[in-house]
Amino acid sequence: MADGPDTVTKVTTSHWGAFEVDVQGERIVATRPFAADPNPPAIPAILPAAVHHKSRVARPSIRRGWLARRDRSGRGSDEFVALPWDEALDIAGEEIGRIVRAHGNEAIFGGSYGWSSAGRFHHAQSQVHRFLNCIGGYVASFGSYSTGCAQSIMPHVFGVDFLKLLYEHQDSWQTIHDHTETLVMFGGINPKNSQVSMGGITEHQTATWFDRFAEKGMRCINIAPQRGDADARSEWIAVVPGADTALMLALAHVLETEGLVDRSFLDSHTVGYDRFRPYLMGAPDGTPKTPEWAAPLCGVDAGTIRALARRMATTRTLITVAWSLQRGEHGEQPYWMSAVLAAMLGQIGLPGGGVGYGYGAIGGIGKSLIGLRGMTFPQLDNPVGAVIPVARIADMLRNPGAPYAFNGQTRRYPDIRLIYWAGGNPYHHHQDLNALHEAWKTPETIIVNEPWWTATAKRADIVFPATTPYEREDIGRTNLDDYLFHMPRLIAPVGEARDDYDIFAGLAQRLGVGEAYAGGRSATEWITELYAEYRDLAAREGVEVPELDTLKDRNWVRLPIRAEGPNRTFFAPFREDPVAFPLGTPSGRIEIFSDTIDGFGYDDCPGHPVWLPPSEWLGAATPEAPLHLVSPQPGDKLHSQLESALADVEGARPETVLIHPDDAQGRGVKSGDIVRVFNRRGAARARALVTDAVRPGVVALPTGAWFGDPGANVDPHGNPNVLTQDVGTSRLGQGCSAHTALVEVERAGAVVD
Ligand SMILES: Nc1nc2c(c(=O)[nH]1)N[C@H]1C(S)=C(S)[C@@H](COP(=O)(O)OP(=O)(O)OC[C@H]3O[C@@H](n4cnc5c(=O)[nH]c(N)nc54)[C@H](O)[C@@H]3O)O[C@H]1N2
Ligand SMILES: Nc1nc2c(c(=O)[nH]1)N[C@H]1C(S)=C(S)[C@@H](COP(=O)(O)OP(=O)(O)OC[C@H]3O[C@@H](n4cnc5c(=O)[nH]c(N)nc54)[C@H](O)[C@@H]3O)O[C@H]1N2
Ligand SMILES: [Mo]
Repeated sequence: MADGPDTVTKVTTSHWGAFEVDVQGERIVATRPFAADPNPPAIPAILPAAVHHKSRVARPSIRRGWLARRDRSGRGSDEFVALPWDEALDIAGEEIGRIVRAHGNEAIFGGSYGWSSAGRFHHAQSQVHRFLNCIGGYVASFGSYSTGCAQSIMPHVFGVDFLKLLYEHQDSWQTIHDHTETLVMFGGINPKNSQVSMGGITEHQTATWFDRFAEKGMRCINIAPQRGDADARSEWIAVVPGADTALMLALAHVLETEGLVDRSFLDSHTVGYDRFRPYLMGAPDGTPKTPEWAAPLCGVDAGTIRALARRMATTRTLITVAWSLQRGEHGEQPYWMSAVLAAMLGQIGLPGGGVGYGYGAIGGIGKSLIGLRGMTFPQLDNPVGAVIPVARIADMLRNPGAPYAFNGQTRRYPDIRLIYWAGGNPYHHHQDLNALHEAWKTPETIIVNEPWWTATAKRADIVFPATTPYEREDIGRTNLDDYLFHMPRLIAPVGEARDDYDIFAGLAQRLGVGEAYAGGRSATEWITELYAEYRDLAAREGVEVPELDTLKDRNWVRLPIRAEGPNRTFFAPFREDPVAFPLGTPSGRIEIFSDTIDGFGYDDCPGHPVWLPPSEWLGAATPEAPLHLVSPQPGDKLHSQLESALADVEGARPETVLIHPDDAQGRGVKSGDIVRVFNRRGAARARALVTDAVRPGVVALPTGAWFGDPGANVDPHGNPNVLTQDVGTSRLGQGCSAHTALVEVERAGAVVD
């Protein structure tokens, strides 16, 4: 459609993969799938509308109340004043300098969590962190919303950095294909989610692998509240959200009582089974964790649990656990318990057996590649040591100086006066947004770099318009993919947008650290230099990477780093010889009981896995909030990105909420009806889809809709984070617990909004 003499077509990459872009003059007019991608996502289709959307931040903008009198209360309601770049940078530079002088760098929160965009140099978080390090550092954040809880608990269990395990050492799809007979997927493995991967994924293969599993007759079991959480051919066990640990304990109980436990593996490779077993059998609390005990908790009948346990013990079984299971209160427990269950089966370290985490969560997991990292822009060292668990931001803002527990330590929240955010959207990603909005009033100044007027940009004091990747040159490459891209500058910056690099270079120069930050180089000079270093590094690893000019001409290359055949996992040597290859735990073994965790004395995460009911789940449903809300990742986009253009599509907003026919009927709700989803924390509009693909009692509303204007009683777009609760998973992990929430649904109009 966009053919014409003046149409230029180039390939670029993104978190959702590579695609072709047609450009006419300074406009992106169309996108097309990348030819080598067997399963290209539809996400790029909206790009032309989004890049040129009226919601782009056109000019540097400062909130009127802040500019006039440093007011904080008008965040989100005041209008903005557009200023010339020099003036806006002067004002921001002065303010940053003032805060540092008056309160020190511990008063700056620069965690700046978020996915920003793909591309190695113009990675917004690296840019903001480098800049803040140059001026003396900032308060950082630990972990991610994705896996923060697992990042805390799993090193205690397996003695390895969780991200290292995830990204470098799990069974590949090929190994699973060749060896696994039963795939037990807690939280499913959703091809929708594997559309994306941090930094890009070029060949989307997850769905193709499930075709191959089906051909082979692999038994795939989806244990999740939604049928759509896994390939449609899977058996579906519609578990009650938040109750997986009860189900896992019952599976363990069957193994124990039916003589199906691999005792010799437990003896040689684990510690603490003798301390866990009494709990399993009910000695301390008088409650054996039988299938009959678990059935009413997890909603799975005892016969199904028994049959599944027997099947798992008699076939090569891989237990997979979605990240969503630890994104809920007590998320440590299903993660730890899945490891214990796998240890009892004795298959850890065997190809296609044991336990794996996050398959399908992002597309890169399961690919088998020879390790070769991407190019990086050094962030330099942070002289401020303070770090908060990433999802505790509102707590931090509300409670300066207050103590809090985290993974065995007692820490104190810093007193934050300035927030700098580049490349994330906390008013999308954080829980209980109405409460965040109160906490957001405490800092003196909030600065945001953003291409679009997101909910967060609207609630900042100073907003700098950032370019999108299509408006600047970059290199695309990640460890989890085997392609390398030159991402060309396709169009001129929209409005007065500047690259994050140039914005920070401007600020750095005003703060007297221009040389430290930019080293006198332009972005192009940096890319040329960093790329040459990267090329040398690759050569030392035996991988030939083209020269930059060649890459520019070719636009992309596939690197020869695909590993053939089944892979060897982190656990294989440990399995073969646990003495010669011990784990990094205190005992050198898998810790079913952890003295370290026990020593923390946390009742919300004791020394071995236990069933701890969350504060909000179907077992604690009330007449006011009888339904469990899960808020999964959106299928049509990445988080809140490109949302403004998507929201324009007729009928697209409010967002769709899935509700079971049994729940819809009593409420008089039909598919297509606009409903109000609400609880004591907030309310959102949504469009009902009545379907038996969601468990009775559960409603599913994806994330990503932009939070509406503060002060509105009901979020008009359907952002689930007005409903979710902002509590840490436990004192150990302090992760995000978005999936723990009870709500009610009613037809909109039934009450006055
Ligand atoms: N209820 C609920 N909430 C959740 C979750 C859930 O499961 N349920 N999941 C959580 C998870 S796992 C995650 S990862 C988070 C995701 O939350 P975020 O990562 O914060 O979400 P994004 O929408 O990707 O935000 C990235 C922002 O960066 C901007 N951006 C893109 N490129 C650039 C650039 O080059 N420069 C600058 N300055 N900005 C740029 C985009 O426009 C966008 O606004 O959400 C979390 N929130
Ligand atoms: N298209 C697209 N893909 C994405 C993203 C995106 O924004 N768009 N975001 C990416 C990011 S940042 C991340 S972290 C990953 C997240 O990957 P995941 O954490 O795997 O994904 P979610 O969509 O949060 O949850 C998957 C499913 O878990 C189920 N679930 C919720 N609670 C429970 C529970 O207690 N027990 C069980 N058994 N199941 C439960 C829900 O039905 C939900 O649909 O996805 C990535 N993939
Ligand atoms: Mo995530």
